[in-house]
Amino acid sequence: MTSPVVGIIMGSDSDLPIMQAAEASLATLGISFERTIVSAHRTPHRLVEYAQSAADRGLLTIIAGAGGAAHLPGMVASLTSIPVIGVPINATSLNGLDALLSVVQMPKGVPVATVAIDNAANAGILAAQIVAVADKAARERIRRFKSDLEQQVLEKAEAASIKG
Ligand code: RP5
Repeated sequence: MTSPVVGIIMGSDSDLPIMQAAEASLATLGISFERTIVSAHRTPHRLVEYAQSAADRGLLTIIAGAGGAAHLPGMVASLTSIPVIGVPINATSLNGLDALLSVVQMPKGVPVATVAIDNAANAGILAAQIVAVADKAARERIRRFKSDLEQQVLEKAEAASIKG
C-alpha cells in the first residue's frame, strides 16, 4: 500500500459524514490519505503529537475539519510546516458560521487555507492540487477532473438552453 501523503483529521466522529467527501475527492484523484480523529480541546496532547510528526511521516498536507469553536486547523497549522486546509463544519445552532470564523480568522504568520462550510470535497481537491505540484501524473488526473467538470456543465447547458 502507498504511504499516505494527505492527513485527514477531524474533531469528532460526528464530523465524519461531512469529512468523507474529502476522502472521496482524494480517492477520485488517486491521492493516498490517512484519516483519524484528533480533538483540539479533548485530546490536546494527541494534537501536538500528530502535528509535530506529520511532515516526518511523509504527509505533504493536512485537512482538518471541526465544528463550533473550531481550533483544530489553526492549532495544527501552528505546529507544522506543511500546509493545512481547514473545513468549518456545521455542528451547532450557529449553522457553521462559528466554525468558519474560528478557522478563517487566523493571525498573520499562521495561515489556514479555509474552504466553505461543510465543503470537505473542495478540501480534498485542494489537497490533491498541493500534492500535484511535485507529481506530474497527479497533475494530469486533476486536469482530466476539471475537464470532466467543464464537460458536465456544457451538457447541462445544452439540455437546459432554449431560444424564444
Ligand atoms: C467539535 O465539536 C467537533 O469537531 C464537532 O464538530 C463538534 C461536536 O463534537 P461532538 O460533541 O459531536 O463530539 O470539536
